[in-house]
Order: sequence, then C-alpha cells, then structure tokens
Amino acid sequence: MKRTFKLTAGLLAVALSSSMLLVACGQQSDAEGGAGTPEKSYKFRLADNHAPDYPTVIGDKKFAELVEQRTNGRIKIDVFPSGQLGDEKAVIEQVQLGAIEFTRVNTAPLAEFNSQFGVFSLPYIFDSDEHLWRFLNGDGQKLLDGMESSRMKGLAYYDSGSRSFYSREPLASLDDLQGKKIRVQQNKINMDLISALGASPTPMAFGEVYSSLQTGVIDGAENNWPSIYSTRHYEVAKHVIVDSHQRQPEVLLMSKSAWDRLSESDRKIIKEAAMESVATQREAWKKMEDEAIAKLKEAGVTITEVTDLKPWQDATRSVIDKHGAEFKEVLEQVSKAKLEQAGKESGQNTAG
Ligand code: GTR
Repeated sequence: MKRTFKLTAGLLAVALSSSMLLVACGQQSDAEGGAGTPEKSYKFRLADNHAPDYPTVIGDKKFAELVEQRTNGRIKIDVFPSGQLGDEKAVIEQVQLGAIEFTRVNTAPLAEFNSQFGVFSLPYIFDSDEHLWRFLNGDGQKLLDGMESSRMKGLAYYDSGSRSFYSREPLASLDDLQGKKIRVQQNKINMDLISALGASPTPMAFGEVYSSLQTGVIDGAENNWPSIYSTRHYEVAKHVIVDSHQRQPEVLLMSKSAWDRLSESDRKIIKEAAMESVATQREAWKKMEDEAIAKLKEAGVTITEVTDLKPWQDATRSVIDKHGAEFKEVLEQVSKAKLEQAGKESGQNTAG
C-alpha cells in the first residue's frame, strides 16, 4: 500500500477548519484500510538528544521500524537525533502541546513535568541494574500509565545504567568533591543531591557541558559511561569516581493528543512496538557500556571505584528525608523489588 500525503478534497475542507489540530498531530492522510474503511496515515517525529549511534537512538529506530512494518508504512516515524529538535526540557514542552509526537528523554528532566518520576533521582535507592529492572518491569509500569495527567503517554523504559561523577581535577574521594562546581540535569532533587555531597550544583542543558568543562565554567559533571564517552567529556575531564549515585532510566513517550487521535489497533501497535524495542536498546546499551569503559581506560582516564558507599549515603540522607515522603508508595515498591531480586538471586545460588 503506497502512502500518500495528498489530502482528498473532503479531508481538505476538514483540515482547513482544523489546521491547528492537523499540525499538532503530524501530517495525515487516508489510505485504503480493510473492508473499505479508510485507515489514516501519519508522519510523526521522534526527538532524541543523543548521537545517531547511541543506544537510545538505536532503540528509537527499532521502534519506528516495527511500527512502520506493522502498519504497512501507514505510520512513519522519523527519528531526529543529536538534539536537533531542542534540548530535553524544550522537547517535553513541545510533546505536551502535540507539536512533536514522540521523544526519548531521561527521567530527570521528565520529573519536572510529572513529579512521580523524581523517585529515580533519589540517591542510592537501587542496589544494582537487576534491582532497577525488576522494579521497572513490575510496579514501575504504573508510573508510565500515570503520565496521562501530564498530557503524555509513557510507552517504555530504556536502559541508562548508573551515574557517577567526573571532573577536570583529580577525584578519588568524597573530600575531592567538596566545593566543586558540578553540572546537574535540570531537576530540583539533583540540585539538592549535589549540595548534600558538599559540591555546588550548576544546572545546565546537556549540550553545553563539553564547552563548560573545557573553559572551566564548571569543574565536573556526572553521568553514565556511554554518555561520558559519546560526548567526549572525558577529553576535558579525565577523572571519574564510580559511586553510582543514581539509576535514572530513559523513557520513550508520546504526546497524549497524538495518541488520542489513533485508532485502538494503532495504539496497540505503538505500545507493543515500544515494548519490543527495549530488548534492542538494552543489548546496544550493554555493548556501549563495555566499549566506553575500555576506551576511557585506553585514553588514560583515572577511574576510582568507591568501595565504601556509607559516607556517601550518610551525606545524602537529608535528600531522602526532604523528598522521600512524596514517593512513599513508590519507595515501598522499590523495596519490594529489592526483596524479590534478593530472593531470586539466593534461589539461583541454592540451585546452582
Ligand atoms: C544522559 C541522558 C540524556 C540527558 C543527559 C544529561 O544520560 O541519556 O537524555 O539527560 O544524561 O545529563 O543531561
């Protein structure tokens, strides 16, 4: 079935009277559906702030490919990587308005639009990637469902590993972080976290971090291995301390206004394609995490593993005290996932 964006005369009249709506939901046209029912065609945009070969963009493309295949080309999703459509905050605003239909963003900026995602910004609440994913695949799905109140539709989580600090000057202990100007994502809990660790938080868009490190506007930042590597921040900030203070996953989401215009069967295709793209994204993630660590070592970056997390956890207890109550129920689910994961691991040990 060949897709065409030419509007029929009848549709044109409707389109003219509701041009705002049409712009808001991507281009659309009629195509012949089954049993003579016209099925709508759509051309949507998906924004991502990472480079084309970054794992999230690999996931986005897989998602778009599955949707296109399963709708015989009726729904086409163009992926715009490298922040071409704006930084995360600006893109989320556009998605809420319906001007951009899809995006992949991190939960930290998302929390400023749907506060429940702030739970992922709380320090040291997940022990491991396995603990995080047990939560995400279980109760974590409820957070995605809860996005409708913010005019968005949560589709799936993507992997983002864990975040650690890196800086221009040697960074081998919590003491070394004192007084340092550290860039943070635009998120209030993250600001409190940096202050609690004795550093000075500087919120800034992702795309500005390289030059700010280079010129010394900031002393350091924090992120996961693939981001430190793909942005080349390690060229100007050669010291990493691995404390894994947060595991803030990525979210693939859709504008609620675009979602509302789809048929039930198209919604099902979109949701299933998103969930299925997770395996591709996570595989690419694992590969790039290993590659990033190897490349940083090769480039002479100093890497210090924190062996005793207690002083870091103690220093940031105030962040949990201040913000924890807002996430009481979710935090209980996070604890439940921890017990389940521990149970599974001990079962495996006994079995093995
Ligand atoms: C990355 C994340 C980006 C962005 C970035 C940041 O890990 O994938 O979407 O949030 O961190 O620090 O701004």
